[in-house]
Amino acid sequence: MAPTLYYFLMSPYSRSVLLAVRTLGLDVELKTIDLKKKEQLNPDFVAINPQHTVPTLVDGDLVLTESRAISTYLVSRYGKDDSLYPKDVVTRAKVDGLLYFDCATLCIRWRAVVHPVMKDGAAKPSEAAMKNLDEALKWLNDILAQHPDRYLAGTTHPTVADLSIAAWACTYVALNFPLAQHPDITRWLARCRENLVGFDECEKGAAQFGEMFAAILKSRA
Ligand SMILES: N[C@@H](CCC(=O)N[C@@H](CS)C(=O)NCC(=O)O)C(=O)O
Repeated sequence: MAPTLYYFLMSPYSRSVLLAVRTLGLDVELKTIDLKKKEQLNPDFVAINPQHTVPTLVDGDLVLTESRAISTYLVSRYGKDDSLYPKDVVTRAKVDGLLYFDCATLCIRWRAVVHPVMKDGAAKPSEAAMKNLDEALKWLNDILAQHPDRYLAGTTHPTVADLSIAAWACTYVALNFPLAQHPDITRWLARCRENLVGFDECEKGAAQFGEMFAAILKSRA
């Protein structure tokens, strides 16, 4: 039986897994959990994932939450080769390092920018949160500047680190946040747009989130 992926297109973490699914050409049953309608709190879904987060993957007896773990699992279990999650120890260490950087630094700083607006009624993101996020973007830009024309882990092909971080970066761009001071990120995103399977779908979800965020800001101006 094909694995089931519970997802919501506006969610960057869902979109990163979708990019892995599309890149691997997997037959996956996609089930939308509409976060705007709070469908993640439906008892049926909470029974599957008590943390009520998307993405969630069900593959036979395995229930997997956490987008990065889902993507690496899909590559290891179903990938025809290891290019998305290289087995070479040093390259894999770089990919893992980037995935942890994404989870522990980029995402935490991103949440400090958007959650006050989305959840706490703030009129706009705070300058301190934007500055803190920009510092992390500078680190990301510096990583890319070490190997222009390559992907995040220094490979000539994308890895799950690119999928994970590009899915989030699309949202950053959709919110019209500034990127001009990070030209290597802009160039890398252009490469992702050109080469990642399903990137248009990813940008569509980011645009939907951008519209929702802009409407909230407008309503509080
Ligand atoms: N670290 C998790 C984060 C998942 C997450 O927070 N997803 C959000 C959507 S972007 C969600 O499902 N929120 C609904 C909720 O927490 O009730 C991952 O990477 O999968």
